[in-house]
Amino acid sequence: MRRVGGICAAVLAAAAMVTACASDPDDAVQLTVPQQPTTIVTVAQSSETFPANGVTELVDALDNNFRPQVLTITAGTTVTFTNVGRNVHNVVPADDTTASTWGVLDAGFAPKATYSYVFASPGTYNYYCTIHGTPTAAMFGTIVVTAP
Ligand SMILES: [Cu+2]
Repeated sequence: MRRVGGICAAVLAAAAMVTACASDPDDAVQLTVPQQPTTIVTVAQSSETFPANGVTELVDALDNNFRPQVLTITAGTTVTFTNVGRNVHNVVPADDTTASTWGVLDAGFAPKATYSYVFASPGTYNYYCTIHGTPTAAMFGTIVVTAP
């Protein structure tokens, strides 16, 4: 508010000076209104991280789909995947087939195994089971993480 008031005052002062100049045609002084600094508004980026919030949501891996297929959570929520099927599955990010960022491969996700991960950054996380699905079909799912 103070900044806006300052701008208005500066504009009014400049206008008054222009008026004064106009009344004196011999006065050739050029007015230069200083450029106001651009206000930079910082918004939450998708890479912003949030601490664990103690909330846990569950995703079941069945034979052969994930339930729920789409899960929406707030950043900081833990998601626990449980293999409730009778077959080995995996949870692999659609853009990271080695599960180097998050996820669990076959060896760690036999029947009854669980895998938990804290989704700390807002974004859309598409994943699938490489044995029984593709990133867009069959055994696949999405975690939508919103800012808290
Ligand atoms: Cu599977």
